[in-house]
Amino acid sequence: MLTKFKMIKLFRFIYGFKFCPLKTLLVSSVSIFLLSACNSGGVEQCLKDETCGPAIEVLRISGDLPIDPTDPLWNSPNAPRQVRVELEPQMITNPKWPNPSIRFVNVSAVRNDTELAIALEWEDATKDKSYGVSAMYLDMAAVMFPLKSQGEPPAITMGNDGDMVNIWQWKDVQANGNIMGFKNKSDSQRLSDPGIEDLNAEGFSTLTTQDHQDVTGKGFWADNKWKLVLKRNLKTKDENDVQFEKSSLMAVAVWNGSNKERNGQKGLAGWLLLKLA
Ligand SMILES: [Ca+2]
Ligand SMILES: [Ca+2]
Repeated sequence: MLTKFKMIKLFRFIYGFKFCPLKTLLVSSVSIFLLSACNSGGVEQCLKDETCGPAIEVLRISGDLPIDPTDPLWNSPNAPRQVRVELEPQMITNPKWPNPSIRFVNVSAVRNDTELAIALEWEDATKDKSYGVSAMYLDMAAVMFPLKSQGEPPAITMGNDGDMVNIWQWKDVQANGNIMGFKNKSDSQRLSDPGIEDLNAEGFSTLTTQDHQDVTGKGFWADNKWKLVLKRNLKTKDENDVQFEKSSLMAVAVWNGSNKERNGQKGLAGWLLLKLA
């Protein structure tokens, strides 16, 4: 039997991932349920009743948040709980991608008083870094957040006009000072993988590197598996960044370079609930 979330997910998928696709459709108990979930407040209602997707419980700790995916924090009995999230094919815009090679990603998150770190882990038998900086097909992952915390979420297709998203993207690229788009980094950011970017978008083909790069992180590949940590201050001074004053929606995407995946050719999951305590 379909769960409440699975039903919403199915309808969002069929109707292009719009959060409230059936506002005018009153023909079934499912649509009536969707109306009840959507009418009274988009993101806020979603956060309240958790109809927007699996909840990632953000574990609150008092210590530092390491970006090293091999740090004991991420691999101890006290590690934040991982949620196994299914990645869907990208069938909304061309070129569609009906068969992404990565179908599941484990997501966990931890915070302290000032910072948030998100860990992603997925099976990938190929470490594609050997393709090099100029390569078209790299191992990549990204998390995406709506800038606003009210109303209906932006389209899952990287937002829409006037409805911006903030994207934290990682690429497995070589450390190289000439890599495009990694300007304005602090010393701490230089300890990160060079393929970390803080980006904005308002729909496909609008991906823009921010002037204010606020995200750090590191990927680690071993035993046919990628582990990635992305970290940022809960609040920044950048008006184009999501601000984590409370729980937020989050989407996840993963690309496998060996499977010729790039841009919209990816596995995609969203909107999940990043639940801050
Ligand atoms: Ca790969
Ligand atoms: Ca920023």
